[in-house]
Amino acid sequence: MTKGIYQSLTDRKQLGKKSFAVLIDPDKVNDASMASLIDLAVASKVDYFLVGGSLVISNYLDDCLRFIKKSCNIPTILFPGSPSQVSKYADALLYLSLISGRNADLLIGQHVISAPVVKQSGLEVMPTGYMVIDGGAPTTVSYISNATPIPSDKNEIAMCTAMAGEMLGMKLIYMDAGSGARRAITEEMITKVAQSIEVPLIIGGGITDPEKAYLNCKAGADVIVVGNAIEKDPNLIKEMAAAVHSVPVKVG
Ligand code: 1GP
Repeated sequence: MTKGIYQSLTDRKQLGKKSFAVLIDPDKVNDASMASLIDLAVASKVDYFLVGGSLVISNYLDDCLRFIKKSCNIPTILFPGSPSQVSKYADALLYLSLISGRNADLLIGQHVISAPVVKQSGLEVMPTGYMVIDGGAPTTVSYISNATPIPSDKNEIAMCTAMAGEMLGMKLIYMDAGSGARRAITEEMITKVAQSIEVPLIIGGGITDPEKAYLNCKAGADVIVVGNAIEKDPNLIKEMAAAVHSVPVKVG
């Protein structure tokens, strides 16, 4: 039996091994671009593919996941912007509750609507406390969610939100400055949050260079997610993955 994705995330965290995930927006790829992206990802030892987006307009989601499955062994995790982005072809699902916002629909409403479909999908469901942090400009997620992001310098709010999420039973915390954020999340905020929770911490939004990815990991991120920068320059995958994997593993 293959090990579950969540188990692999917690095993890696236990060892202090950092993970690199490439975010794929199904609207922005096709079989040809996916083929070269997958080649690069396999060569660079990418740990996970996150698939989804705040808005998915095309109907390439299922095909995109099937294409990944037949081409490589990199696990696929759905990162859905809406309940319509559930596909049985993925390995796992980030079951996101927007705990940084006060929009009841994104905290629980959409989950009630999608629960039967999610349950029947057979996907590994990973309850995730999703926290949007202000990235210096409105992003698709901040607009679509109709919820105020946590101000980028309010480390205590982020810390308490993550703690509350964990105590409510969230198995992952994902702090996101939003796709294409002008400012990525600060290392200070990542450190505060990482020190306050036990569950794996995912960080994304506006990470454009390997050094930032490395510093985020040193600060306490367990998984680094990059989308935009790789869409612009797929060759960045190699350096980004190498930077994340170069963080020293815990000893003892
Ligand atoms: C967005 O965290 C992801 O939800 C990735 O952001 O596209 O800016 O890398 P970027």
